[in-house]
Amino acid sequence: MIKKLFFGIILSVCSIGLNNAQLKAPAPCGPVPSENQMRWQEMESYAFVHFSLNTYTDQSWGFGNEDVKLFNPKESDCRQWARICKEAGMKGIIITAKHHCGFCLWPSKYTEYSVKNAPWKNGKGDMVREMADACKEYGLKLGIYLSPWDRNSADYGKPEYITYFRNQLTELLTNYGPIFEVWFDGANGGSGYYGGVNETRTIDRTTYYDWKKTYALIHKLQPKCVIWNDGGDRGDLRWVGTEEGNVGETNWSLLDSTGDVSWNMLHYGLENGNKWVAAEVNTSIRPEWFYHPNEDNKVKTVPQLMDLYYNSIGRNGSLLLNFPIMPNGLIHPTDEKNAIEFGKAVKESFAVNLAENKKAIASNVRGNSKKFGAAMAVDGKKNTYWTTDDNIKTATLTIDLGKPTLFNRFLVQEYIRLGQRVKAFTVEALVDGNWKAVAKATTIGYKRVLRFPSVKATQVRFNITDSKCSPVISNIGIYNAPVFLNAPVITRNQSGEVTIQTNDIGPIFYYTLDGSEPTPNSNKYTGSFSADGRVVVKAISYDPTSGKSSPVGLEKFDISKKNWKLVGITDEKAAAILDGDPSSVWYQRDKKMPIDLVIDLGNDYNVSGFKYLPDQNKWSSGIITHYQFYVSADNKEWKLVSEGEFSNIKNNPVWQIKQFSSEKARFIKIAALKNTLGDDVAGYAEVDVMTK
Ligand code: FUL
Repeated sequence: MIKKLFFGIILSVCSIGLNNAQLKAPAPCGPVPSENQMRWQEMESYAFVHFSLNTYTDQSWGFGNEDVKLFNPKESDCRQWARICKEAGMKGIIITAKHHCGFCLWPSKYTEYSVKNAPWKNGKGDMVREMADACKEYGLKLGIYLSPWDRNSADYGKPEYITYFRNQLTELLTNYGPIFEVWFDGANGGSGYYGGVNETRTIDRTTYYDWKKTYALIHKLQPKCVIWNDGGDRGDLRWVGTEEGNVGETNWSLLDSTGDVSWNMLHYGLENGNKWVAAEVNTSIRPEWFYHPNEDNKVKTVPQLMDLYYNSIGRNGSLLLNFPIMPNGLIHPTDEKNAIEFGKAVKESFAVNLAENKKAIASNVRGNSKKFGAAMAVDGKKNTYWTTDDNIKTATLTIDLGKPTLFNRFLVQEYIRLGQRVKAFTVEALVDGNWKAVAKATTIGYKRVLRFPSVKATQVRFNITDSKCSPVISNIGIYNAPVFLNAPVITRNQSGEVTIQTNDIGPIFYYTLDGSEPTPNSNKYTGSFSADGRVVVKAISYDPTSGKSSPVGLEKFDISKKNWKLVGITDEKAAAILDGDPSSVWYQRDKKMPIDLVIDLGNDYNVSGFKYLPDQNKWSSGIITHYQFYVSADNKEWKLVSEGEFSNIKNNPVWQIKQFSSEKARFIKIAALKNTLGDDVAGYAEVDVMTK
């Protein structure tokens, strides 16, 4: 008896010992985020505003010689920007205090190239101050974009410039209250005004800025600020390698603290990286970062913005969405409308978590304890989690929805304070007694949201199929989100045939050619149709089952290309330049730069601009960065009507549009002077003209 009791005590002491070990939180798995990175990650979405002298010159990158007198936003109102961002559900705003042209939106005492010499508010204005005040009023955080590259400064490239840069940073981080993020653009060195010398200056971006000292300054002045840096030493956040608005479906919030960072590392992170460097997805609500009136009909629609949401926040990234400010100092009404509707759509999509507080069972629970039980993943609390015993790499959690329930979204979050762990998972739904696979993915991280066609099921099974360490899941959400139809894409080939299409399955298209808004009573699209010459095509997608329509897709086509000829080119494949298909590209490889492309328009026209679309693959050769554009009546005497750079073409390969005063022309010539790779290749996806 005594013997039995003794062994009983020994046994229970052992199991308490075991339970205690298992009842402790799992040890961190690899690097973990700092408090600053956690605070930042939980913001999820915030805005960029791009406003500078470029706004007045229709440029993407100023050269540094633009007249400060141009800056005069008569109705400027940072409160409008803040209100819109707030209503769109964003948590902060990063303002371009200084873009590459060097013009400062605050009255810096270290340069004359600032608002203090602009007519705006008689030189008494301070846009950064107004932005800071507006953010405060609307409960938003303030961030600062300060371009390291400065095309105005005479000292750029010399050590003196670094002092200037840090002085400016000190002004910005001292005088405007708490700053949540600083943004140091990666575009560095190149041609510029540089105090009047107009030359090209190259710097070594790995050493020139001596980032370590600058980071120390930031940490001293703003200890709670996160650093985004694409140019040099690893900051807290990383660029995702594209400005199109997506990060890899596999997205580790890790990089190595030293060594080169490849594009793949930017886009997908590094599974075994030794530093937490989370992904920030930066993109603009319009194709370009600064305001260009010709993009007023190219504002991203709600379905496009929802795609951004799923491709950024839904993939363990944050969303940094840019608003270009108009010359009058306001955000355009279309951008405002779409952004606010986007905010509402996100709210509506994730309003009701169908999994919350539902019965959940896991294949393994750490120490069999309630504290780490499956219920912790569906309790709606961010600091509780379901986790397993150590060394478990595969596990399953099943949620009983109680009754057949319709849903189309699965959201899952890891408790990243203990590191990012899950490498692969699947989702299944119990439909009429059978398990059906509905989604499959790789990493989770802070947040992962998967979309799939609606399914009606009584149970949902979440299977972790691979993990770096035992999984730690803080939240699971199941939602029935509204589905938005995408605006159709409208293209026209050289013979004037218009095609309307989308990636959505099943919708019908209706279109108009007279500028009126299409409705289900407009022309029904039954296949490509002819609409040559100047015409505005507007189209919608329509789903007859739900009665829902998409936003309007709109294309303004200019003169007919039917009679256009590529002069002196015999390669038939060159037709790709005029075929209206952005995915087909033709390259001239047999000449030395400058490489000319001559087009016979077939008739005389009053040409007032041209458009160039590069290869959409940023690694391709032949992406032209510097050009000259000529017109001619006879293909003999040429007049130069436009020259310059396609500034940000590699990172943002959108249509490059250059306008000039109207010129009579039968022939046009694009001379490619330089490309992104510095070799002798000129590539064209599309070329078009604008006429008066
Ligand atoms: C890029 C810049 O060159 C663009 O002009 C813009 O500011 C964008 C956010 O970053 O690299």
